[in-house]
Amino acid sequence: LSNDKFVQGLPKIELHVHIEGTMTPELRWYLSQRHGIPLRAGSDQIPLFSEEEVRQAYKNIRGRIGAASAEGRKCFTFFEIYYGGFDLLQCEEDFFLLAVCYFERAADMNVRYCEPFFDPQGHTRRGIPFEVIMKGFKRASELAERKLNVKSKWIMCILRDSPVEDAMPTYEAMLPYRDVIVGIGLDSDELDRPPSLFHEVFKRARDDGFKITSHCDFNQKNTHEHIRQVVEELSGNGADRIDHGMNAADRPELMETIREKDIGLTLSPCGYVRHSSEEEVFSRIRKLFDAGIKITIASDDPAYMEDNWVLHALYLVKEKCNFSNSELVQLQKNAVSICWADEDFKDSFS
Ligand code: ES4
Ligand code: ZN
Repeated sequence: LSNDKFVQGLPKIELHVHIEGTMTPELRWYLSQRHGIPLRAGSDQIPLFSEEEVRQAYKNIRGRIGAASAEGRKCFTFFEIYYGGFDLLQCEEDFFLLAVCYFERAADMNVRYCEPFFDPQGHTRRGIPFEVIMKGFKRASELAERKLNVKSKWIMCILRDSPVEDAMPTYEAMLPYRDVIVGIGLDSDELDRPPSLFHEVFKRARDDGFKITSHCDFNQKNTHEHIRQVVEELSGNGADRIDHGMNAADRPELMETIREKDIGLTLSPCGYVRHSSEEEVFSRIRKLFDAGIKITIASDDPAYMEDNWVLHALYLVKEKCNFSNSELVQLQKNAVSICWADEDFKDSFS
């Protein structure tokens, strides 16, 4: 299956990938050496002394997204290892390199267009100016378009587990760089942080012409209510997309609203199967697809999900949902329809 020529050759669109979640052990080690920042991982802050130890630490990620703490000394929660990587991004060149490494991999997988997320609050709270982040990403996007045949637009995410009062200042600090930013999202730990807390900033973003999306991760507490808020209320009349949102498959009324409003779902199956049974996951993906809801398949945090990139996510659903080649093409057509590229690019995509 891993040498499936059809899936490899398929021109792809990736709409759910956190750029900070693409930091490979190799890049993490390189950045730590470059800046002289010692690497530590987990609540016990165990030092890491080689690229191989970083690789092992990545393999030991345990616990549900949002789990309170790791089970043992050598186990790290997802958010510990994810935000631990932020500290290594110090200068424009680092943000550039992170993005270029992703774009190169995307090009190898025949990804022709993508909309990566980034989490500016995780950087600005460490004293990194917005300008440093955005100049790095912009230069990477320009290079990718020119040399790699990969187009991109960025989505700025608000951290839902940070104080609500930080959301609007973060949004306003982004505005000078809006030429590369197409949408506003909501991510990080979802526990007891409903989308409704962030109505004000999403309403403002909508009025200013941004596209809107929000994470509703699989099988989270109050997931159906969170999905309802996103599709009915966020930014006034509901969001344009949901990131995950797979529990909509449990509720006919949510599925109906999503279909009526033509809201896209960006699913990342490699993440779900780490915490849920295959039956739970793939029956829902099938159900949503068969109902004509515009789902697309993506990688989420590939470096922290056993090195599963969008190509592997597509192999997985091809096998487990029994998607035919023409259904895999339909998944890409869904992505064209729900993506925020320019109309002439959408028309030309095949
Ligand atoms: C994330 Cl897997 C996941 N869930 C929520 N927020 C995130 N940010 C990056 N990856
Ligand atoms: Zn995500």
